[in-house]
Amino acid sequence: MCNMEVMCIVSFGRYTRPKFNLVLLIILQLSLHTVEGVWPLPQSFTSSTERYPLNPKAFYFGYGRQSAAQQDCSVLDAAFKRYFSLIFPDYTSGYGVLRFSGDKPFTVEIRVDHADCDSYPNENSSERYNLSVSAGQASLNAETVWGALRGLETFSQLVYQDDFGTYFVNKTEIDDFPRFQFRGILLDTSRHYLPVQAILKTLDAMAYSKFNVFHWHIVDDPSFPYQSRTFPDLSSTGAFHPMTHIYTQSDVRRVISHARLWGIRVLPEFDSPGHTQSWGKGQSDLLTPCYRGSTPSGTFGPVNPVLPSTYQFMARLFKEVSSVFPDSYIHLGGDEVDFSCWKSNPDVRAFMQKMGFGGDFTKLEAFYMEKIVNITSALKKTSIVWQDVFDYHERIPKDTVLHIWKGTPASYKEELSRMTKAGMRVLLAAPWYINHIAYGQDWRNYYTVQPLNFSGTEEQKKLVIGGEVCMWGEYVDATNLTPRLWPRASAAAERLWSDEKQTSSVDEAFPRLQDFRCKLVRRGIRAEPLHVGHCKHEYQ
Ligand code: CP6
Repeated sequence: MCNMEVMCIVSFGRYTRPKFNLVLLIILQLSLHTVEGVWPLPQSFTSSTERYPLNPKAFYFGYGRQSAAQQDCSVLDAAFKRYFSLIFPDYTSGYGVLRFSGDKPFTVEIRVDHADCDSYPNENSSERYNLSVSAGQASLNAETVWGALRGLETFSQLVYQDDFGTYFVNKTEIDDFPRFQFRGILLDTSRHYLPVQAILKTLDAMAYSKFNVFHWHIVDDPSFPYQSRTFPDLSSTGAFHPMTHIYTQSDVRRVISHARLWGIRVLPEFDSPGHTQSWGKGQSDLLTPCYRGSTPSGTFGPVNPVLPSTYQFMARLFKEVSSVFPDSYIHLGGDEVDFSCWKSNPDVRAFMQKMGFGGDFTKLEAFYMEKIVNITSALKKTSIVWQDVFDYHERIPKDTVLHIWKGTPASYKEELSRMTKAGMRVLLAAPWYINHIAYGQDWRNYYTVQPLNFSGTEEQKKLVIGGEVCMWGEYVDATNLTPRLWPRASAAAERLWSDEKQTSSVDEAFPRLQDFRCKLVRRGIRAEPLHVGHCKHEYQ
């Protein structure tokens, strides 16, 4: 039940909708100051109209006595600093006349079970937390520091200001955990170079929506900005500019360490054998020479799968990549291979003959991908591949994750069924192409996706590890990245974090997402508007 006097209790699918629009309006105005102002919506919560003023001069984060992590825990110490500024924006920026009602101290006490302060988040990291806000104190309990980060984000979204600028937080009780373990955003830094600052800012905004994986589609046909230690020519000849449009080893370390402090994994993708035109400039004999009749045409196709030197190169490259990027996953691509160049090349055709592949070039791609997957398995990494690899070749190692990017809602559901039936883990990207834009409220399409609404057993559904919002970069650089991502990506974030039944109404989500978008704007994120309206604090 929800009304003004009684506590508003919402838990697992037992959410009673108000009957009248007027009541809805009053409740929304009230509730956006409470837990319904938290995006993505927590799994289970209780909140009340009882509220406590916060004075930034008497506001403290602290470690509980029983917490495994204590002072000097890098992740949490850094988070306390960041969240203090996010919670009290005009206190830290130094402008605005503030009235603080009372000087009673308020403490947010954090307690975690594991002191995993110096580790990296991984696929098994618990992000569960429990947050209890009462007079003078909030207690935040979590299994891991990553869960504590999610709880701090939630707490920061619960704080609001009245018309006089006083900060408040309402009495609240929250038990929260993600629906899916993998909630990613893909950025493409090959079609356009994204400055490191733009990536870091995106990581900040990802944490505000509780995204936890940055899929870095770092290289592709147009440019190779990754500066490799082993093969420096790849970027010195393959980047748009060898000095200004590259990611040095120190840039990459900055991205990984910034991501870690927000509890975000960095998943690198080195897509091959297709999408590799830029690789060819710095590594001779890597790409397949295309033929016109019996002579080379001077153009090149996908990676040459018939030469042993190709696999020696890949083994060295992936050895480097697996030491630079700490995550246990590597994305190997494998999508959209154009067979016409392979078909034209007499050496490739001879190899096909020798291997007994006949005229079936999907067998050749499968042969190539199997070799690459074996290289990364030997490096103790889990491979992710685009779905094409499964479409061509069902025999791939069982721990490989398949990334679904093709199709209409009807067809990707079919794929989900087929792939999970084969016992493969899958990651869903197809419904969330955030780079595609349309007039109007297309976020509604992202919001109403039902990732588990396909025919299959409970066991099959457990194989869906999560989803990903892809920002392909053909028409995107640092000028338009942020408004194109936010708040539309946040719609997918709620689908991937929250309970499906509690978030089944897109109309109820609308005012909440508008409110969250204003929070993003207040935090300096140029998130675009969803529709007509205003924010109390407009972008400046
Ligand atoms: N780039 C790469 C892309 C796409 C893929 N791989 C892509 C193409 C069309 C759509 C979505 C994605 N731009 N390297 C496919 C995974 Cl609709």
